[in-house]
This record gives sequence, structure tokens and C-alpha cells, in this order.
Amino acid sequence: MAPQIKYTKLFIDNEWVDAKSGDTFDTFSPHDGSVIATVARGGKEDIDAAVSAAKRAFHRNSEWRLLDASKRGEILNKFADLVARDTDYLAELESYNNGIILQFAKSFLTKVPSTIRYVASLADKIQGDTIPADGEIFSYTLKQPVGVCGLILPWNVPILMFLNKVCTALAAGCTVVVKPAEQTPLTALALGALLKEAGVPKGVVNIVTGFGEDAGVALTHHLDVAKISFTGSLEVGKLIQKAAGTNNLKRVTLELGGKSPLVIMNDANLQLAVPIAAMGVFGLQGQMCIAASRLYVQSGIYDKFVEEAVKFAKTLKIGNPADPTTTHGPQVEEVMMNKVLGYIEKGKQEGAKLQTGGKRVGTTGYYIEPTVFSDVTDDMTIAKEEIFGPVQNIMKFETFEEVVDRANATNYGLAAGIFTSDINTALQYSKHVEAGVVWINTYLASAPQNPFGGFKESGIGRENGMHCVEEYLEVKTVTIALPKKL
Ligand code: TXE
Repeated sequence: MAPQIKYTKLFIDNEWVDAKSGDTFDTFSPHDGSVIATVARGGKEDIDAAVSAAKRAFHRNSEWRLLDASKRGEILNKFADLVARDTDYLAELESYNNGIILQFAKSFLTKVPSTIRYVASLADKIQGDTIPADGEIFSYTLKQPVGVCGLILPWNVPILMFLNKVCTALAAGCTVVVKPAEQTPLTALALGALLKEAGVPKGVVNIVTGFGEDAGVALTHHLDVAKISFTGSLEVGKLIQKAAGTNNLKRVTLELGGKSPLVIMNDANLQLAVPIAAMGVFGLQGQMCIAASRLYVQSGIYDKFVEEAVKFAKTLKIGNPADPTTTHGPQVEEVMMNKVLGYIEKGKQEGAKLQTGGKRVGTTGYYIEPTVFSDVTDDMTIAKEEIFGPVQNIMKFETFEEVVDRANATNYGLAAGIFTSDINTALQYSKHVEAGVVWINTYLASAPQNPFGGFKESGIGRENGMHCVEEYLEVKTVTIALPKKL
């Protein structure tokens, strides 16, 4: 049964309101392409209203600014309780709108409350320094919330993206305007309702559903927005950085794409490496910025690995994400499905060997077979560009030195992995590979304590980890005259 859709309006000042223009847009089921809800389409006027609400809520005399830091943590802990209470509903809604496999959504959502609690625990641990400054002065620093933050979300794991950004900004004491992706607006709105229920004062969290070209652009150009945190494409990340540079020098955190190398050495444990490498690119149907989309396999085990990888890909069961036996669901929308199919065609044209998959499944919904290419070379388009789909590209290498250079020969630098039984090789790789996240004999493993973000064009800044709140803070240095040093 389809989950009930309770919220389809904009959330501004803790109220549900229509877009000022009255405009709406449809949101679709990735499973069959049907319209599942019609949602308010916010534009510039709505962003202006949301930013004004967030600015009022950030005023020095506001309820939010006068709260003790520990109380911010308490509100976030209450929110964690509510997310735990509604786990099944949120998982169903996420699966319905985004196509994520329901069983998987349920399993990651059971871990979400403890992630929120981790961030909540940081709220009252924001401390400055006392500084032994030169001269007849004494100095200390205050760390203060940066102000109104614009949080622009992608569609691939909407709940996690919302929580990462919103909870961290709130722990830091900021107020926010969230712009969810147009493909997946529903869970963000449901979470907005839970934040209100948890006691977040009005104006602290505002959610404007809509499109990048109007709501997104208005937010990134707004002069009362002090910071943008964005997860999405490299192309839009560059536009956001440029907008910040040409108006009020907003602080910018960017979490962009990747073309992450996973290396399998001759001495790797293949029983471990084959399924983990496969789910590193087939998980979420490949719609992950950290997807292991360049798989480098050493020549001694190459043929055997390809054979096993093909066998594994064929075991995945394609079907309705709500079916508990499904292990491979749909792409989020038709545009993205066609983009991935286009890459598969390019791979064939440029000479990669299609080992399995490669086609759309059926004619309704946006399903693509798990696809494995062997004999991929670094100059092929599928080895260079982010596909964001279930396409495993297997490349051959001879020596460790060679593969480190090839792994680094990309403009991206988000994630990397290696399977080997030699600790020295593993540590050398983790030292030299240009990536913000490195996995050894595993892939995708994550925890709220671990910082996450990219080198090079994969982004700017870090999310998660004990320093995540720093991204939402300004450092203020206070200096006091101390004329007489005793
Ligand atoms: O991303 P966009 P799209 C990559 C992936 C995917 C590609 C395109 O390769 O195939 O990006 O996806 C908002 N100003 N990733 O088109 O356009 C938009 O409304 C301000 C990687 O969906 O970047 C949405 O909320 N905002 C990624 C958000 O930006 C704008 C996750 C992301 O949309 C805007 C998703 C503008 N000018 C896609 N234009 C990851 N890093 O995990 C759009 N938006």
C-alpha cells in the first residue's frame, strides 16, 4: 500500500503555505512513472519569505539565539526520538518517491537516530581558545554560528542529505532554508513536520520545494544568506561557488561527484572483494557520489575476477523497491535513466566489452540491468565521467605504482578503495591516493564520527565527524588590553 502523503506545501515560519505564485509541480514514482503527489513550486518570492523568516529567527533576541547550547542538543535529541518513532513511515515514503529499496531504507533509517544524537552531542561542545598573544594584550576566540544557511539537496539519498546538513547547522546555532531536489521533495517535508514537533522555534528551519533554476538560484544569490551547503553535480557546484564570489562571498561547502577508484591486488581475498566491489557500484542503483565506478584489477586475477563479477551481477533481483525480495530497484527518473543508458551505449561504441546487462528493463518505471564492462581503458568516456548508474567498469593493471598514478589521473577525489592482504601496500595506497575517503578491504562503510568530503573537484569542506559544526561557524577573536604583566 502506498504511504500517506501528508505534506505538499512550503514550510515557512513553522507554517504550511502555498507558493506565492500558486504554482505546483508533480513528483513521480520511479517504479512506474505515475504521479504520486503535486507539490508547491517555490520561486524567488518564496525564498525571500523563507530567508526573512530565518533572519528573524537568527536575531540576537530571538528564542533560538537565546537558547542554551545544550537545549539545542535536547531539541535535536527529541527529533531523533521522533525519527525513530516514524522510521517505517519515512522509509516507505523515501522508497516511494526515490525508488530506494524499502528493506535498505528501513535498515539505514534504524541507524539514523544515533547519527542525529551524535550531532546533537556537539551542540554544547563548541569552544574557542585562550591565546598567549604577543604584547600587552590577552586574547580569546568565540565560535559563533555563521547565520542563515541555504541547504541545497540532491535526490539520491534525500533523508540522509537533509539530516546531515540540517542537524549540523542547527547544532551550530544557525537557521536554515532548505531546497530539496525537485525529484524527491516528500521526505524533507515530513522531516520538517518532525522538527516542528520536536520544538524547533518558528523560522529556524524553512523548506522551499521547487526547482534549481528558480528557487535554487534565488537562494544562492540572496544577500542575507551567509552560507550555502550543497550536494549535487559538479556543474551546479561551480555555479554556486561563482554566485558566492560575485555577490556577498557566502561561505560554501560543496559535496560534488566522484569517479572513485577501487583497486583489487593479486593478493586480495576475492570472496570478499567481488561482492563488495559490486555493491560499491550497484548499491542505490549506482546513484552514489562514492560509487566504485573505476575498478582496477591486477592482471594475475583479472580474468577470474571478471568471471565472478558477472556471476554476482546476475544474482541481483530487479523489481519493485517495495518488494522485500528485490535487490535492485529503479533509477530515480526518466532523464537520469536515459543518461545512464547513453553512457552504456558510449561504452560499447568506444570498445569496452559488455559482459552482462546493458539494457532497460520493461517499458514502465526506470529500471536498468546491472551492467558489467570489462576491457575498459582510462581514455573511454565511461572511465572518465560520472555515470551515476549501475555500471561496473573493470580495468586491468600490472604494477602498484602504475595503478596509483592511474587512480589519481582524474579531476575528482572523493573516495577510493583497495583490497589487498599486504598492510604495506594498503598503507602506501591510502597515503598516496588523492581522495577524501579511503577504504581498505571494505567499501562504503561509514559512521557519523568519520569526516566525509572530497579532494580536487569533488568538493570543498567536510561533513560528519566531530569537526562538522566548524563548517557552520565563524571564529571571532576578542582582544583585551592587559597593560601590566605581573
Ligand atoms: O544535479 P543538480 P542533477 C551528479 C550525478 C548526476 C548529475 C546530475 O552525476 O547524474 O549530478 O544530477 C539544485 N542553483 N549528482 O541534475 O542539478 C537542484 O534543484 C542552485 C551527484 O539532479 O546538481 C537540486 O536540488 N541550485 C550528487 C540540486 O541542485 C540548483 C547527487 C542537485 O541538482 C541549480 C546528485 C542552480 N543553478 C547528482 N541547479 C552527489 N554528489 O551525491 C540545480 N540546483
